[in-house]
Amino acid sequence: MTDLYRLTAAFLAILIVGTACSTNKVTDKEATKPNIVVVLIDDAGYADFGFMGCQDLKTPNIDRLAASGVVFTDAHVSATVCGPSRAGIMTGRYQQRFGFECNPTGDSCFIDSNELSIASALKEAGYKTGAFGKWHLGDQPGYRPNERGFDYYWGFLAGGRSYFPNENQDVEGDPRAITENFQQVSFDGYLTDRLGDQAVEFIDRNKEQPFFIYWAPNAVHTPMEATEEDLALFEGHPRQTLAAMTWALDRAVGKIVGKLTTEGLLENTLFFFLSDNGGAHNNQSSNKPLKGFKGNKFEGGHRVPFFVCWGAEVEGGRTFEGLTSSLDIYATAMDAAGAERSEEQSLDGVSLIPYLKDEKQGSPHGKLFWRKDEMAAVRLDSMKLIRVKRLPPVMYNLSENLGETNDLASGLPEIAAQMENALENWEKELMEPLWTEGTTWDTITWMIHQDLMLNRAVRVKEPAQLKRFKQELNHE
Ligand SMILES: [Ca+2]
Repeated sequence: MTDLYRLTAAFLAILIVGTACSTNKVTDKEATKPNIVVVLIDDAGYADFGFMGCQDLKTPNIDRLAASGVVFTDAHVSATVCGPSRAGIMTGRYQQRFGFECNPTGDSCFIDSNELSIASALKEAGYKTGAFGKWHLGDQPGYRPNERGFDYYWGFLAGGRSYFPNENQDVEGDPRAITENFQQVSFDGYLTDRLGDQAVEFIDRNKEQPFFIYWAPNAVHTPMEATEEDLALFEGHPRQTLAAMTWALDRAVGKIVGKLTTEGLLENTLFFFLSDNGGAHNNQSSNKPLKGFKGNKFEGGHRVPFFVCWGAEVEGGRTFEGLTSSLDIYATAMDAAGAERSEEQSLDGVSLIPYLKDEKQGSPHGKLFWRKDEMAAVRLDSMKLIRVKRLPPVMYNLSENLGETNDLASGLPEIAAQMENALENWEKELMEPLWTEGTTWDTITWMIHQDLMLNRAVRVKEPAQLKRFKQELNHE
């Protein structure tokens, strides 16, 4: 940090402590704890924000925030679909350790009760905790947000819903219905806007103490729905609906940042911004220049837009190239909060603070692992190996071939074997998935991997296409 930053931080600390003394509502120690905000976007493409180089989608508020912080170029989520990716973030641990390996498929899918959520941990550290938007981590009693460490919740428990009020979904007991804590509530207008408003109100109610916000809009997941006003702004745009949905998303983020700014809280707020998995094949997203998309083990599935900012604590306007995981959010938040961790709680993530403050160099991780049912992958430094059951593995050197087209597995068998060993050793620490996604999706996912491994066009991306594919096979 420069001297100027140090002086500014010291001045702010004095200001904050001064305010705390005068209002006498919080202790000095609590007053200096940063607020923590995780903005978790749903299914956004790697290339679909201005700060990632996007030209045709407009995200000025998000870009301004990114510019004030550090953009990570090699950051990965721990799963390529929504539910398990969120389970990893929520626990700071590989979700396969507790069987949350696949997307939830029914009522008995949830995060094991023995796992301590990031919200519970921060609550213990004196934070007020609020979750907004999509949950997708269990909709049964005992596993809902208010029962997993959140003081306040406004959102829906399912994996997706309409962006507008909907008479089929906004029904008591439907996991797609909006609930405030445990009560079903109605809403007006466009859901992304309301999620912004709700976070602003939460900040207003809790501004006198440190708070944790998990803001997880369903934007830009399907269904592709935007307001007439936002669509009109992008008339004739080749990705009109996504552009309008992204514009609304940016507006909501702007509202939250605006509130923090007005209240004088932005400088002392640690912000994480990321997508829960790569852009999907069905939401007009772009993962360029990466290969693959949501649901597969190529970079387009799990390398995500990711930035961190924290006022003057972290010098902004920089990029960070070390290998980083979404599992690091938990440990970083705990570190920033000065929170104690119990010894038996073994996190897979590490604190990014020393890297953000230039106290440590290099990568937070030398290895990262992925597995969902029959598909797995491993990173060892710049090498990446993808292993799919009943197929020979493929291996790429990402420092030379980010697009994963040049398979080195047969040419470098010793390195490939070393990587497979690392993967198998990691798997010894896991349990079997507690549920899978069923044979139709298993078949589709397997076929997508086979096609991408062979550098050919993907034949089948969804159940209707699989049905047609099978019919054509039978006619031959
Ligand atoms: Ca998702």
